[in-house]
Amino acid sequence: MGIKVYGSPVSTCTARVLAVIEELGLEYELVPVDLSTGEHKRPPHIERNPFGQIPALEDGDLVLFESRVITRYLVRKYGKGSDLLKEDTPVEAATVDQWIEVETQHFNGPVSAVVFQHLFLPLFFGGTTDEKAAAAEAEKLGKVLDVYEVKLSKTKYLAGDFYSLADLHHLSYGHYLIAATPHGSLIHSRPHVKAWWDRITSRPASKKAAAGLVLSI
Ligand code: GS8
Repeated sequence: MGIKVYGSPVSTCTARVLAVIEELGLEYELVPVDLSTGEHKRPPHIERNPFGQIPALEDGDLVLFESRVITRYLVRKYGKGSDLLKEDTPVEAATVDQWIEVETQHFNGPVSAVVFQHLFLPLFFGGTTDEKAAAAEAEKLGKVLDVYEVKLSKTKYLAGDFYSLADLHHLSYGHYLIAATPHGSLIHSRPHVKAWWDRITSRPASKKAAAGLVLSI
């Protein structure tokens, strides 16, 4: 019984999990969960994730939800000694944890709001982009990326001079920010953030994972 990912390749949180799977070179099966019919809110998916969201992972007897927990599990189980968490060195591991937390607490909120306004709202909910709300979130995101710009002027990646989950966790929302909103310049106008973005997206695993992120309006 191999790794099964329940989700959708166009979902940012599913793509986060697929990015680490590609990075580790693991075999897996993507089992589609159709959000448009509410499949995620009904059994059997609701038993995999009681919050009725995607993705969920099945690996043997283990069933896990929360994309950033799934990525850490996969690295711990299948990526021993890899730089993705740097668990062998407590100081570097703490730095990876810190920037993983920064993505979750500071980057994810505004970037997901901008992508929601420009992509998911019109595409899935038939709504119209609230330009004012989107611009306010874009401004917040810019302030977060100002902090990244300073950090990335000192190291090649967020946690140091090695690629880690802290970087990888940004791929899917960053992709849609550039491909599906008018706010891609938030990344491209900051030279160190841009160089970091080019570095992390040019990895073969990142390209493979991004291939599923095909939504546009
Ligand atoms: C968020 C999951 C989520 O928002 C995680 O796994 O990281 N913190 C969780 N999933 C969205 C799809 S976005 O990729 C989802 O399932 N939305 C449908 C819903 O909430 O009803």
